[in-house]
Amino acid sequence: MRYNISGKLHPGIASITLTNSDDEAHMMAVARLKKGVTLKQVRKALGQSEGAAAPLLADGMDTSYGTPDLLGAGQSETVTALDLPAGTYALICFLTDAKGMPHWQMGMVDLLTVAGPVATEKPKSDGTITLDDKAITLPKGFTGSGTFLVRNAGKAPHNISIAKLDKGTPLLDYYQHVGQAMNGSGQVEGGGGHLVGGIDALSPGQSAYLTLALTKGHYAYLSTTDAQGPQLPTQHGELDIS
Ligand SMILES: [Cu+2]
Repeated sequence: MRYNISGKLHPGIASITLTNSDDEAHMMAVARLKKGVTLKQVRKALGQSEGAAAPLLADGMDTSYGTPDLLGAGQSETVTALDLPAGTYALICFLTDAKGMPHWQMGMVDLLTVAGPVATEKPKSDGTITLDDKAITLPKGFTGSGTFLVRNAGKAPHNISIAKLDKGTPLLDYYQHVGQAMNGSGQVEGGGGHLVGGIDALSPGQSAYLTLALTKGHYAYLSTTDAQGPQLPTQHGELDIS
C-alpha cells in the first residue's frame, strides 16, 4: 500500500518501470503539481472531492503523460514517456480494498520529482501499435516481446491495457469483472485473468513506448479509456503467444 520510488527521472524521454509486488492490483495515476504543493495538501484534497485537487494541478485534470496503466499482482511493466515535463508529480492509486477504502487513503499516494537535463535518447522500436477511434492495430508478426511505439492516431483519448486470460475465460466476462472492480464493487484480482501492463490514456496524436515480454498464453488487449457500460469497446482484440 505504498510506492517505493528508486532512481532519478529526467524530463523529456523518461522510462518508468512499475512493479507490483503486492497480491492485489494497483494503479499509478500521475498528475503534475503546481510549484510548492505538498503531499499533505494532495491528501487533504483527495479526502474532500475529486474536484478539490484541480487547483493544485499544474496541467488540466485529464492531461496525459504517457505512463504505466493499472497492473495486476506480481507483474511489472515499463513505459517510456516521450515528453515528460519537469516538475513534481503526485502518484495516486484510486483502487479500493475489499471494504471500499481507497488505496491512497491507506498510503498509496506520494510525490515524484522529475528534474535535471532533458533526456533525448529514444528506445529502439520493434514496431508500432496504433490506437484510433475504432480499433487497436498490432504490428505485423507481433510476438509480444520487445519495445513498441504506441501511437494514438484517433481524435479522442485512447489507451491499451493487456490481460492474460486463463483458459476458458471469455474476454467479455473478464472485462465486466474488472469494470465492476473499478466501480468500487469488488477486487480487480481474480475474474479469470491478470492485467499484465499497458499505457494510461494517450491524447490524440500522443505516443509512448511500451516494453513487453509476454509469456506463452492467451491474451486480450483493449482501450479501457473507451470502456462504456457492459459491452466491449470496439478497440479490442485477442491473440495467442506461443
Ligand atoms: Cu493500489
